[in-house]
Amino acid sequence: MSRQPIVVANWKMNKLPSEAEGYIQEVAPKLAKYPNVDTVLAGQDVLLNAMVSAAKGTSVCIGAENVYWEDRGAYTGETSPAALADLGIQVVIIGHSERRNYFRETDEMVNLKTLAALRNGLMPIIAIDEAVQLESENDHAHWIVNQVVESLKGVAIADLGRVMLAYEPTAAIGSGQAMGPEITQKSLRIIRQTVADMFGQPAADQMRILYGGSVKPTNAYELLAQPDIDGVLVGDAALDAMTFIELVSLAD
Ligand code: G2H
Repeated sequence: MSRQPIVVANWKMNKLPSEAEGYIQEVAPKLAKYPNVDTVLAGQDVLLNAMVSAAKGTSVCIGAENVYWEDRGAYTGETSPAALADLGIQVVIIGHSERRNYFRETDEMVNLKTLAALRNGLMPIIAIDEAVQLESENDHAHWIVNQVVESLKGVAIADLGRVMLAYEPTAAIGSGQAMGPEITQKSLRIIRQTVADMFGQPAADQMRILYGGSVKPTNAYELLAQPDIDGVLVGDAALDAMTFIELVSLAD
């Protein structure tokens, strides 16, 4: 089963509105060379309007980094999934480990956000993290399986084709040191097997699963060469437009 590779830039809280447009104008024409790789640029809410305008007519998808689980209401400061969809956002990152750790997002919240994103036609990228303190392989597998099961609870099989999972081991995030490709492959295999147990093998075979955590041009190729790694979620390295293009070329 062939799954189209995908490179997702997670800008986190690092770019200003005045910088977003120039970046997109720089990458968009170069990305036309790589029609077999999907690309997403995810930015903080305040950038999204400018990003959507700059990406119009290009192959770049624009993504949000978070979303709330209600469509409308008195939830001061939150971002509605309906508003994201109305703006032209296609993708949303949910449950990034920074949100789980700094903002106390739980598996239950991640699940509610996933269902809300799907209800509004968005494509969720659900981040699955791995706590550093887990020692045995069994603990590690159990941790991952549990997050996958909890995040995907209640997702209709018909919607599963719009869901992506991203495995992001906490120790690798922003550390400059990615996980090794073989050990990452092992975790992704566990994730895919969990999806198969929940939804059946064909659905699991179709799902794109990404790796995130200090991905850069020096390690991306080897990671993407692993059978279960369909894409990368990139923070620091993707802040530079030319490095983002290089990563896309390595995914091609
Ligand atoms: C992990 C990743 C992007 P970085 O958080 O989601 O960031 O590539 O900086 O480790």
